[in-house]
Amino acid sequence: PVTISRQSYRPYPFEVTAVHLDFDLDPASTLVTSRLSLHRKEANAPLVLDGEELDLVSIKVDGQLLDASRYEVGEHGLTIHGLGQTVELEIANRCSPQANSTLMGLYVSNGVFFTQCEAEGFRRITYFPDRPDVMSRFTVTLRAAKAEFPVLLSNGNLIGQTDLPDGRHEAQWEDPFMKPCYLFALVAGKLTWRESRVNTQSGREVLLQVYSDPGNENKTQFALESLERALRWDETRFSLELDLDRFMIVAARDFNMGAMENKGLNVFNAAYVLADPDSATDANYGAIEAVIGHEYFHNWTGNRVTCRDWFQLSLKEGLTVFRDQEFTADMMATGLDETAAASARTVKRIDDVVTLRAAQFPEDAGPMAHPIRPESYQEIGNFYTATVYEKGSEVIRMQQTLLGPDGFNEGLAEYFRRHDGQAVTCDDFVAAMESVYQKTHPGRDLSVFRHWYSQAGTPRVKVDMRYDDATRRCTLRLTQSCAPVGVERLAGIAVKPPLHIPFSMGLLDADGKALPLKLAGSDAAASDSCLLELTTETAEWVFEDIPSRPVPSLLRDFSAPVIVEYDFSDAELALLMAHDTNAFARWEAGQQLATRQILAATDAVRGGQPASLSDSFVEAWRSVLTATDLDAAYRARALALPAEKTLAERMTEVDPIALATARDHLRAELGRRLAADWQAAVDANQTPGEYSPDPIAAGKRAMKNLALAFLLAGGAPQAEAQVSEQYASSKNMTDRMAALSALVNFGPREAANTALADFFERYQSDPLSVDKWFTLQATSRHTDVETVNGLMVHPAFTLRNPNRARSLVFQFCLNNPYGFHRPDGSGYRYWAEQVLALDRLNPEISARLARAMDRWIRYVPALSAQMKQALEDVRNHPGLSRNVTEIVSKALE
Ligand code: B3K
Ligand code: ZN
Repeated sequence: PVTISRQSYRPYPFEVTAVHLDFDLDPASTLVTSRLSLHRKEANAPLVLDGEELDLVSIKVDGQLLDASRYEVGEHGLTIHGLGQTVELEIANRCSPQANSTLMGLYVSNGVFFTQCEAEGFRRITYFPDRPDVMSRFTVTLRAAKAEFPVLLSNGNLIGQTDLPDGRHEAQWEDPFMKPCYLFALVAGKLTWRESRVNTQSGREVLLQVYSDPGNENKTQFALESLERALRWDETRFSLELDLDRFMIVAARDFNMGAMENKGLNVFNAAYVLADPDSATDANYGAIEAVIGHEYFHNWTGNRVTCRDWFQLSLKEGLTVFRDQEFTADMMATGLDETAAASARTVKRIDDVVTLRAAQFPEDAGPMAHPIRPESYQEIGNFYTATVYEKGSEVIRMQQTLLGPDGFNEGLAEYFRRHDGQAVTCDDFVAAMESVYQKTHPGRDLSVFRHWYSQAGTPRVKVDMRYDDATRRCTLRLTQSCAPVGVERLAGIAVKPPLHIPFSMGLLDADGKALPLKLAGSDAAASDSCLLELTTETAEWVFEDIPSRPVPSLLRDFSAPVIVEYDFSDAELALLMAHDTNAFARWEAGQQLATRQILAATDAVRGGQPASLSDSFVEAWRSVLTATDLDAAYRARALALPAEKTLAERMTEVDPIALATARDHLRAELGRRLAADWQAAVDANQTPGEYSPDPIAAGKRAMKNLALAFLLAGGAPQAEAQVSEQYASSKNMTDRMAALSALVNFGPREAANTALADFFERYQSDPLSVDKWFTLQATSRHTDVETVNGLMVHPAFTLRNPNRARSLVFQFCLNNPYGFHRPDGSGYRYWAEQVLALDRLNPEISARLARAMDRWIRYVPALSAQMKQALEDVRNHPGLSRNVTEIVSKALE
């Protein structure tokens, strides 16, 4: 496999000023005619165009058929020699949408044509310089049978539509903005839509549309409203206005990822568009709004300013994730008083940090570890990662923290002033931010900060605190370190330069009261919270007038994506959990307490000892459960147990079944010992009346359903009846799913099976609900490989639909510790079979499943040996895709 490195970037020797694409759409064989206006920038260079799985029909240069001696066609593209300074090139080729199971390029889903071009899918449609720094003006003609494909969509504005004699029709689209080919899209088929017209900030009327399969018209209202909210928010928060007259979203059943930000024509996985109360959960509603926001925000951060090359992916993704996280936080806080709004924002921050720790931290410690701006790749499709996205967002957030919200907005405005219409690098972004930072922080710069872009691994910050009674001074020393990981380790990198780490903290007295912080040598007014900027390996800060030895509250609001090391006592954590004025740090203290309990219980389970939990821990949980000053959404987070994936990273040797057993035991014990309080929480958090996905109501449901699960797990006598009753009578999917999930995971088998059968009966015609049905079974502790194989032959199962494959195969391999990690290795052999089966259909999806083995080396020897064997079996399989080859060979390196 070829490794591509960031340093090898060369500008493209031609300009493609204009592109006209003409499609004769036919599922079996589509004819694509592409006319390119080329302008040479470099003497003598041949024209090298990317192309994959295409049948070349003809090439014309300035209207003349090109002689075969002037070009070569290969497996990866087309090379043309001897072209002049300015030429019109016309290429005709065919591709086969119906046969395309990769879902990259042009494909058919449920009878509708869709495209997916990012990162390198356009080359599967026609020959073209398939790289983001080649930007052109696109016009598109679509032609198809009118009865089968009545709706014909592409980027930009519709400039003409005509009926043709043979029952066919055609449409012409024109995108007024220059764009790279990865932002091209077309959609053609039988679709229904919902639309609205709104005025932008500057008073232009724009048309917003959400398209879906006929029959789903009642499930697109929330998506359309979310789009309107996103448009409004980008105007208010960042003064960014929609630049098109028309903005379209189309839901596709078969889609590799969440969604795609094609200019003016976003294509979405239907799971992030369709919702009604009966079929979508609160989490689904939240994800729909977040993804709609995300793709909409790409119109500026990604499309107007795009990436020079794919190493810069985080330029648009990290920034756009940051923007969607802020959008959600602002939407959650809308209409609430100050305290409730602050809590809503903390809840969003907690949710994002939970995701980061469960998905990105393990990635950053494993074989695929890479900087947010990778140095090399074999297959770019493998680098749409939690690191590029979620850690990338944290790196943007730190810049906002360092510049302040106003400074950050100014920096973003400067970025657009400098780079609108260009394809640029991460460094260009930091330079724009730095130009503002230097104005407000004379004599300083972001040179140390830039290392966040070139280093992999999660840094550790060790905290030492000294207190001196005599001088009433408290000294905090921070020391950072970041061990070489992934490619760094293989390249023999031993020392890594320090990072610029914004570290927010506070101090509490023994009663849990916030102490005013006065830094020695600073004339800033004392405040409860302080932002320390660590830019060297180690540094100290001295706080004055501290009356007694305080308890530190560290990394408030998770001000940097790091791991903090400080030796808290259990009593100190309990104090922070009860009193910290920073709600994030307060949550964090509880999670740390629970982590200690679960890890101790895991050791006990492994040693054949009974696992016990301390009374003080149970009391700490009770105090949050019964706290009247905390809202339901926050309490639901504070009382949830830390994720298995996060806990596993804390173990020297991962024993997944012992860990899951300990975690389940802890839940059952908390359920049993706090039964009366859980029941009170169930009663106090009912949401009668019409369903609404708003954060207050969703918070109550989250709290109530968490309490029900604890009650059932704890064996409360009334719980099963309550849960079954909720399953049967609830009018929304959140409550119905929560009840079903509790039954499946903690209830008697028979009740669970009856409810599962009922659920399928009810929802079999709704694919997104059927996905939920598969997921519940895939993750049940009673499910083993045999059960999964049984589900795979269910008529509703297919490996070809990514959502369905994810709902069963991925869920089993990634989220079923008991079934997947059976000591007989059956789970790992199943994984290998499915990776290979998927690889033949869809390498991008298969490579995602392949990553289930990333951390194999950290498991107990009996398991890791079998995991290694499964990895080797896959690696040795002939004909493996580049995608899967990269993942499994890195895992084995
Ligand atoms: N930019 C797309 C990524 C699609 C890549 C697929 N290989 C989704 C997003 O981040 O908005
Ligand atoms: Zn994105």
